[in-house]
Amino acid sequence: MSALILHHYPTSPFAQKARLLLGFKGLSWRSVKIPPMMPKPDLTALTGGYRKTPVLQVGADIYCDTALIARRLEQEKAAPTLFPQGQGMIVTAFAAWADSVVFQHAVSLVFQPESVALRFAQLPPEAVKAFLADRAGLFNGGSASRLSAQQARHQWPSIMARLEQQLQHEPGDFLFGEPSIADFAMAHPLWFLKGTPVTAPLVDAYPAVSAWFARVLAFGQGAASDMSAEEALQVARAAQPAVLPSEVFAEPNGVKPGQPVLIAATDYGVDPVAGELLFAGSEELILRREDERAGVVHVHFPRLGFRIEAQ
Ligand SMILES: N[C@@H](CCC(=O)N[C@@H](CS)C(=O)NCC(=O)O)C(=O)O
Repeated sequence: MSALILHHYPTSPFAQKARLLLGFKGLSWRSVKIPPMMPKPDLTALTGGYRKTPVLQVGADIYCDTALIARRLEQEKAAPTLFPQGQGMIVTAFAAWADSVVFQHAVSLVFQPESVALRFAQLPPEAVKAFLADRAGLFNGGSASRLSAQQARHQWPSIMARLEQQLQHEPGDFLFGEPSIADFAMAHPLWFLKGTPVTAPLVDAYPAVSAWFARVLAFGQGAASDMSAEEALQVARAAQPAVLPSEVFAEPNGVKPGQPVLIAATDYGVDPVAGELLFAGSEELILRREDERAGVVHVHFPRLGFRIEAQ
């Protein structure tokens, strides 16, 4: 069986979500550290251009976006489940909201000047400037726009009051009773805020949220061991991509199996990936591409939040 290889960096909230998912499932994994900003030549050799963090690699199969990574981990180990029976709709809808709306609030609050000054205090000013310029560029061409810090501060009390109330009245220890993908999607933006003294009180002021947050973090991060980016590329080169899912190919806009396409995220980080569309299912798209360094790889994307452009 191929190892689970997570390409990530320590301070990334979405990477923290993936690490907690690995912890929840009690999985062992290999850890490849990637740069927090472009260029990321070793990562994009695998993905074909997708630049967001994190990415999961299993042999010659590359999984983009934590919404799909969660499903791949569920396939790897079904129990404990991230999608409790009968709750799939509610927990995935909630997770999509937390990953977009709540995360955008957290980004805006963490990047307000007082917080940036503390968070990046150790870095030389040019490095901070380069990082902020990279993040501004991340939004070029996407449907997402940056929320102003003023609007984020204004709206934050509603988000947290709802969360506090849900956790006070929920008889179980987690958002919807037993743990689910909803808890991990909500936890990573809060983890981001907890990372700086300026923004930590935005979480600490809510006791039921704080107690729940500690329970989510207590799942840990599974057993990780380091791997170099070069070794991960070797793994991809040496492996055969997995057999395609048995679900029938369904592409409502008429793209045919094997057709050359571009696939890109629609919100931000919209760098397109070129290849042949091999599979289009209800949740997942699979692209075949050949790379000088990675060999033949299958790059997997969620259907939601991504677009296909026929070439
Ligand atoms: N929808 C994506 C969002 C991932 C995301 O926004 N990651 C941030 C880091 S937390 C990112 O890619 N930032 C730019 C970068 O790392 O280059 C997912 O669920 O994986």
